[in-house]
Amino acid sequence: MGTQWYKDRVFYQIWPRSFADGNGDGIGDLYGVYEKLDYLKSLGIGGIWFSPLYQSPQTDYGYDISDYRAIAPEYGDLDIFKKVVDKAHALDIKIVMDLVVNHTSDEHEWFVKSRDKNSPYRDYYFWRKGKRPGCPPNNWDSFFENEAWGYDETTDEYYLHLFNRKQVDLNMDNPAVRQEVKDILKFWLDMGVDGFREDVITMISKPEGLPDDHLVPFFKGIRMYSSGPHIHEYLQEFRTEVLDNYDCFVIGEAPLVSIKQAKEYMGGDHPDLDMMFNFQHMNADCMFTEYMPRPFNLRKLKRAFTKWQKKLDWNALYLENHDHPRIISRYGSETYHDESGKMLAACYLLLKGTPFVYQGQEIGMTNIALPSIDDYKDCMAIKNYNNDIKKKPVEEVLPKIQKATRDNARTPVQWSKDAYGGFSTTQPWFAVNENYTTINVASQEQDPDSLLNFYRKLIAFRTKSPVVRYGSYRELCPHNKHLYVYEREYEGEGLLVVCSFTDKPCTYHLPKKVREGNIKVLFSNYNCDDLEPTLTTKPYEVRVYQY
Ligand code: TEU
Ligand code: CA
Repeated sequence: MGTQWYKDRVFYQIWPRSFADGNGDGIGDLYGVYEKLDYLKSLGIGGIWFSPLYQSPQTDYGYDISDYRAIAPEYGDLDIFKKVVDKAHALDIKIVMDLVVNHTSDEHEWFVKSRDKNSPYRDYYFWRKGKRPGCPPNNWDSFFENEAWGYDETTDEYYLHLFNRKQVDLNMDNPAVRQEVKDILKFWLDMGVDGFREDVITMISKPEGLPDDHLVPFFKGIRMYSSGPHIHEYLQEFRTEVLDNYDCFVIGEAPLVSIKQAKEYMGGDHPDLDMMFNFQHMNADCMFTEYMPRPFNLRKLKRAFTKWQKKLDWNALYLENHDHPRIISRYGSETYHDESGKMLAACYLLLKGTPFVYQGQEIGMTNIALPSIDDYKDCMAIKNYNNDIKKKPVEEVLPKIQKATRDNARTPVQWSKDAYGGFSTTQPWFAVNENYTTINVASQEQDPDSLLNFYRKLIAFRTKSPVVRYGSYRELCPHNKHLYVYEREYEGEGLLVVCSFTDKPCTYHLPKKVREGNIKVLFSNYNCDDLEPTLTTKPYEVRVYQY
């Protein structure tokens, strides 16, 4: 117990389908990953989180698993996976797998067998009679469909699916299901992986009787199964019986979890989870999800950052992943692409915690707007479109989807200005953003001032900096609507991070102790190293002072 190496590393998330195509069929794969490991090493990366690589019908791009012990054939096989793990380890890069056990694909053999009422697999899932003919067992909503129940004619029963109808919820109350989970964990740990990112793990314990939710008009059900009755018990069981026997760590995806709950998951000397992905800072321009947009509100972002920084000793840090639109297009500015990209990088990479960088974030990939709903792949976008189009004209519906869809983060990585962004030698499975000719890895490699090299320098700095690793956190001028300013201090050393979230000039007076200290500019996105006591910011300027 007590493994802490995850605190000294910056992680990189790979969403395999769009990372790099190594065998020329237009789909990203492990051969491509193998070739890019040296690149990740050069970026200073110390760990990779793989979004699901497992065999899957890909209805939700791997978050619908049909075999937990097989690699999807389009991504490779266990041999190449093993080679990737070995080479990564030789480069001192840890490997984290996605553990998706809230649900399986409906094509998983457990579910196929469970369709038979007499099968021992029946109780692996939530099969229930309808309330009355034609009416599902309860009124819960699904994230990706309208209702959370699928109907099976043969047995005249319904099965629970909180996500897509092809993502069937597992009954974690069944000890046999928990044993399966433990066996899966063991299988991959024995293969050499170093940890797990646990998909919607806070939702795996459903309340007994699956009662109706009469409190809220939408997202009905969540409050009942989010941190449900046995959640801590089950996570402790996984920890004690399996994880404790390995030098590994677990990070839970935790939508809608409060600080108080987070402490219950991560507190004590035998925590359920080592870190969590919380969502609050992803809501500075929306309510709950990107499909309920609001104007960007920096104070909301700052409140979220500061609350989580102050109330927890440690946690995961991120601005992008495969579920959210690109951050420059949201909190930054496509006009001030490089400037805002660098500002956003510094703004979170110098916080306390373990940072995750999502593929393409390091070169500032941006959102894409495709001409028709038929061009999109994200099942959540398609559901929202189909609902909205019944009530509103396409001119209103499509732009909302274009802005909110998870597909924004899922376009192929732009490696060079060659055809298809250098992602593949053939037409990729999904649209490449047209801006690949200007935003790509190869050209940023050549430019010492590029966003990519800014990430490199920041990552190198934070990996060896005791202030970033151990320092205190304090926010300054919390009410300022355009500037996010914080300091980190440790053993007489300090960092002051000043970030502007606007293209308008703002003035900021450096605090006295900074002005009077032995001060220097460590990072600047305008190559400014002046030490004027009063700063008038340029668009999306960031300055990091050491004092
Ligand atoms: O995401 C869970 C989750 O909270 C999302 O459904 C979220 O509501 C949505 O993406 C809007 O931001 C995890 C995975 O990260 C996601 O890719 C999967 O689709 C989902 O679980 C189901 O496995
Ligand atoms: Ca391929």
